Amino acid sequence: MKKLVLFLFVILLCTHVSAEDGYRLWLRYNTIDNPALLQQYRQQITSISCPSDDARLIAAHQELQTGLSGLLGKKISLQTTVTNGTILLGLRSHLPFIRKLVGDTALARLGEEGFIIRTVKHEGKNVTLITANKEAGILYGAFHFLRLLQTQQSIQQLSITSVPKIKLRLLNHWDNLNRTVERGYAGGSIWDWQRLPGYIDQRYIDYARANASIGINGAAITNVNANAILLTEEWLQKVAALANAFRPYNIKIYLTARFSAPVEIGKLKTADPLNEEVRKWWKDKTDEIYKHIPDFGGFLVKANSEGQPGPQNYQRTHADGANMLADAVAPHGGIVMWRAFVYSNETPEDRFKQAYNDFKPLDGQFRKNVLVQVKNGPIDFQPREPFHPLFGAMPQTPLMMEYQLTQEYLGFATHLVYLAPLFKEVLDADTHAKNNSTVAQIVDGTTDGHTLTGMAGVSNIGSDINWTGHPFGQANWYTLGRLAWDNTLTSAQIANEWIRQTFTNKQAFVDTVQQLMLASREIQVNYMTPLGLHHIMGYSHHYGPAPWYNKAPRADWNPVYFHKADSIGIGFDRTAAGSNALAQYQPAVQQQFENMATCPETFLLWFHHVPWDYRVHSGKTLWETMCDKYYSGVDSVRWMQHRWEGMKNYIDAERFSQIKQLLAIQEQEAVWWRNACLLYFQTFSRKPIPAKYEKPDHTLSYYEGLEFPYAPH
Ligand code: GCV
Repeated sequence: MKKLVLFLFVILLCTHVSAEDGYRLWLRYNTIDNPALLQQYRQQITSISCPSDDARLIAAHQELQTGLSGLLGKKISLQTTVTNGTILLGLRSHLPFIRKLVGDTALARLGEEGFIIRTVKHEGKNVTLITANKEAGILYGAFHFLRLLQTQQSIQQLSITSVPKIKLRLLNHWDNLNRTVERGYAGGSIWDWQRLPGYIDQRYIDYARANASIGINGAAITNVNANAILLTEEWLQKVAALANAFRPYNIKIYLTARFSAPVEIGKLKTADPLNEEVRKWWKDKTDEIYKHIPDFGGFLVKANSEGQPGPQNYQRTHADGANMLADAVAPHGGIVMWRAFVYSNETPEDRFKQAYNDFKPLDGQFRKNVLVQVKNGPIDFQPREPFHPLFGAMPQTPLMMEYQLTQEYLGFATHLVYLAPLFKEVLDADTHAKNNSTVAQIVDGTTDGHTLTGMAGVSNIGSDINWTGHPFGQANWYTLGRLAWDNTLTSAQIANEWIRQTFTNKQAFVDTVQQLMLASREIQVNYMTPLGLHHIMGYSHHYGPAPWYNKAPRADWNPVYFHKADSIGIGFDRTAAGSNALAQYQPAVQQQFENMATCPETFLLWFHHVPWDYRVHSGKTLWETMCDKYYSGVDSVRWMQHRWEGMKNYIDAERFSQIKQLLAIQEQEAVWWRNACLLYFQTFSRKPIPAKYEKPDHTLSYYEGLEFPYAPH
């Protein structure tokens, strides 16, 4: 009996120890399972030496102690003496020999956040040096060093220099003060406002660690559909407590500013940005914020969009509004991120064109500390969009990239979709504005010489134990940070390192899962919105397909506005014969897209109303091709399921099973998308779904009748 109890206890203990609930993200630090490499690492790493005169340095050496002790399966501690195998961290002021070793110019090039990792001889000992110009660089260097071990790379003869390409690398949380998250599918908000400022949840620290590990250095912690109450004294104290928790990880807090706050909480009669009282109110409010949070980053603003108040309520421009806030934060070194996501139902103009029409004329009118934050595409985070025409059109204004990590239009937290290929497709697009003017080069400041640069991702993080709901959602958070740091990284590189850290280094697993991740976005485009279809999802909650929907209170929220299917064909004519949105691009882009024959098939229905019988490059008709794409999308999800099944023995049962279940739902939903869309579009094309394909198992009216009153939104 005693033996049985002991046996059960050991089993319980093991289960607990090996539990993989996803909480640890890519910072798992399990002991390296390759004995030869483990032995090598153990010889090469013996201790850590690092000053403790700054919170970021303390965070760096604490992370190294935890990480290395876990990875090496032996305690690696902080010591003052340097021996063979010491990981030596320090700035020039700590270690005078660095200046000679690295040189002033090389150090200067590192800027505020870059780092150097080098294998060097110091006082006759073999050490790994992690150095930087500033403490933040050391923190990033420490995480990079850990990544080398986590991905099982050689740490002999290291000579690494790394400098971020983009200055502001942010998450944008759409978290409300009542702890709901707009478009959040991973539980509630992680900010426990009720217990702040007194209670610092360990999650805040782990959130900050995860961000620092991938170079994210800022967070706008609340919804852009903003609440003015956030700016009251009581709430600023809560925000300050979060800022204190994040500071050691080099993360600044930004706040979403409700434009009408002077009226709502300041009791003024107006929020007109040119009114002196209003300007003073914002200045005083900003000074108050800085008293609470001395390193406050600045404001993020959604104005005159989807019902949010803004300067246009007072016949002022976006530049007037942004500049007022910019003037308030400037004395403190703060910045303003002013969103270009604006469109109005009252304007009888293609929604695609409206942001450009509003913002392009304002180029050159913004203060130096303003960035205009532009979504990757002209409509709204669809599975595929052409790049936003503002990129390349406002050379005098720093344009900040806004991506969406939360999968509002990409299957919520149920579908496995790796977003790096989507992000890269946009970054790699050539705007043809000048020489060297890919979207990446515009955003990182290369094209127009901007030094204030930024990239943000709308967060997919929530209170779920694994943070993002879908275990693979973590990869999209990871990607945002890595790409903002280095926009030259490929989707494959990022996937590869994420898989190794998050699951295992076993090659068969890495190869299969990487292949699956890289294919996943195109697969989703195929079963949701192939050939350039867009915005055909369910109304308001955006769950599932509803291409037939035409009852929204505004035309530009209706799927029928976007696909324009009729008996002749389908697609939105944005050529000169149509809305002429193409004129917003440079001539080279315009020319390529305006001709149906040269327009990439992936964007065809974005720009053309294409006859059902039109023959695409393969020689097949548009209708046949649409059927092929939808069916191939579903088949490919089945392929993903099959490949995943083969991964069973490589990883923990918990995550294997979660992903298996989610893939099964994804398959059902892909079938739903395919059937609903094809049956509906067939009412216009009047052509059969080729007989070789399985028949839809429900009628169109069945799909049209589905309702989801409680779908998250
Ligand atoms: C925060 C889309 C979303 C909204 C979101 C908006 C925005 O319209 O559906 O939920 O609001 O984008 O980016 O401001």
